[in-house]
Amino acid sequence: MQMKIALAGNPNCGKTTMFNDLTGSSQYVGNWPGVTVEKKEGKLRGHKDVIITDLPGIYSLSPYTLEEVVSRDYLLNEQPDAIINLVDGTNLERNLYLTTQILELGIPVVIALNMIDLVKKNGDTIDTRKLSAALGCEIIETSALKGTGSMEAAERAIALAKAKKASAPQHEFTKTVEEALDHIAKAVHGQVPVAHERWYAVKLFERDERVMAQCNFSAQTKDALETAIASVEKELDDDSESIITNERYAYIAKLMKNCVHKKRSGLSMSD
Ligand code: BGO
Repeated sequence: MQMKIALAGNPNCGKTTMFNDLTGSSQYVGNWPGVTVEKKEGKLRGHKDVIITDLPGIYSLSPYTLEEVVSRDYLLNEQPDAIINLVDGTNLERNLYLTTQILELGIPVVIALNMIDLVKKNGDTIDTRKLSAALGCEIIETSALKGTGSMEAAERAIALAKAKKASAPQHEFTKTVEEALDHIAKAVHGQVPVAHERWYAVKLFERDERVMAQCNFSAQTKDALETAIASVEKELDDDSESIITNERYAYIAKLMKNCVHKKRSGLSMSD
């Protein structure tokens, strides 16, 4: 049976380099349906039944850019069996913002902690075991440039896909937000696959119009959701989208403090 693995990450995190390493010469390039965003697919080396899809480089699963919409539509509608989330280890704090969102999708995920050669060269240390436990997701150290770790990350993605083992995101928003998310998840139950319920709940809390349009809510349900969201906004004195964004960054800052030791400000590919 054919298996689909998506490669997702920020621009410049090394996705093209890893995609080339994983697929060798078996690549086909086209466009995503209806848009002029390049779509690259290829067969995983040594696995003719595993298709790797390279998603556009993105910073978030928001609905604000074509690349973000293409990526999230693919992840939600095409149901890949697993995701390799490529993370630039020299820009970990910025890259983990997307990771926190990917982990909420309810799809098996393995993090490829890329540019590990540069991290080491800079004298920095990332406690991957601690970070993995804190995120609820496997992490494989990779250097796509040197070709180390990429196949191992793909093999782990295959294993997780076969076991249908979705990541178990450890992050919780503040209690009042979680209560609203529970409420929204109940409203969305039956309309979207159970695995994606949390992702949809967060997006609806953020008043994501594309997601709202996709859900077949009655006027009464819409009013109830709006009341729940507005009540949290009043309590926390901020708009719902900023509440989610700020809480993600606060969580990531804590992860960085606990799992990363930086020697000095050193080399990175994206700066
Ligand atoms: C240039 N380690 C190191 N050291 N570099 C890496 C790694 C890694 O693990 N992975 C990727 N790179 P893309 P997106 C470049 O192109 O795959 C490098 O956007 C240069 N080019 O070689 O393109 C990779 O697809 C001139 O670097 O990323 C590339 O995600 C000088 O990271 C860059 C220096 O990788 C981006 C680097 C003309």
